[in-house]
Amino acid sequence: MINTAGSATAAGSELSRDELTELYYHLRLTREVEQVLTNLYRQNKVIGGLYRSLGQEAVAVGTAYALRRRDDGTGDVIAPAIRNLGSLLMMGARPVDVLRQYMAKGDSPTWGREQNVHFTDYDRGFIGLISHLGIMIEVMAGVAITFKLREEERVALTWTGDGAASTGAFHEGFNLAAVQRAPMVVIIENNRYAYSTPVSKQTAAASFVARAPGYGVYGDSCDGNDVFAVLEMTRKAVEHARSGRGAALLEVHTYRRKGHAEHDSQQYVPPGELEEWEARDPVDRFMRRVIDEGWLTQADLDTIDDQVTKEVDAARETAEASPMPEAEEALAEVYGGSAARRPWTRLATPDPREA
Ligand SMILES: Cc1ncc(C[n+]2csc(CCOP(=O)(O)OP(=O)(O)O)c2C)c(N)n1
Ligand SMILES: [Mg+2]
Repeated sequence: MINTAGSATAAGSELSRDELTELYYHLRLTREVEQVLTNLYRQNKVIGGLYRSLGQEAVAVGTAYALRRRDDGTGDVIAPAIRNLGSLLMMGARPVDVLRQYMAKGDSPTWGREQNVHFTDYDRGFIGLISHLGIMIEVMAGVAITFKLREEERVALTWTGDGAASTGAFHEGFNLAAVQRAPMVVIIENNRYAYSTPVSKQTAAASFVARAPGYGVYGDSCDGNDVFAVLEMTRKAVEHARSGRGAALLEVHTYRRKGHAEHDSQQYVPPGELEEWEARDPVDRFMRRVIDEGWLTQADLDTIDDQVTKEVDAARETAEASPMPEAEEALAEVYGGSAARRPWTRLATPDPREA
């Protein structure tokens, strides 16, 4: 079934003032952390690439907000893709840890052994991604099947780009979850490009969600720059999965306003396209909507902006002051080692090998 009623314009009216405030805080936080990261990248302080989600924040935030978020390992589980920094923050990752991770600091979640969003926190419900496109669909199919077998009412949610949707791993993983009626939600983040490949060269189909009936699953799509539509669509799909009705395939229509990563100058983008999508900026749209509807005031938004600026600046200062890893520890736990140090998890979280 494809739910064509997905992006209802009334979406948002059911949210409380606290929920609206939380959504705006996270939209701003995501943008601010990435802006600070851009500055650090230009100062050569970021190790590795910087893959921004500018213009896609409503997807990262709105989808994760639909989940059961816990910090004791009992909630829903996500596997972020590179544009899902906002989802990690929504699940409870701390900005200071994110900044340390990008700078490969010795006290970052992976002690400098991994980069950007490649880190795990089983308590807060996120699994660091494996870079090979599509692979996390397979991993998350396994997570979802586990929830089903254990009769836990939990959902496994992950995202894939328009490019990653063309991989064999996507099909194998998704089909497994579909046929097992596992509680998995996959969001295809159609941001029009896979590196320099436009979506018109990625698929001959009219849409990605058109695949849903082929897999025999629930499908839906919406305007990915409207956080209210994203949240409403994801909530329905999550409810579908949680109630035992099986997997869901969602598509969001959005746009990658930065290059693939900071080093990409986007010369392949036709003139005028960036400006066109800037006018549909998800944060500006949120602000206009809540003010026009009288849900929040400009003063409310200014207060959150100030709070976010202060918080992220404090996090940046702490992260910059963090030490780099000790050279002699560089290989510790990379090829095995003592059970006390687990580079892919926080120290306090359970070791999956013992679970
Ligand atoms: C199997 C595989 N092939 C190629 C790459 C290199 N690569 C990393 S991201 C990327 C583009 C991904 O595009 P898309 O899936 O649309 O996600 P987006 O970057 O737009 O969020 C490529 C080609 C990879 N990581 N894995
Ligand atoms: Mg893409």
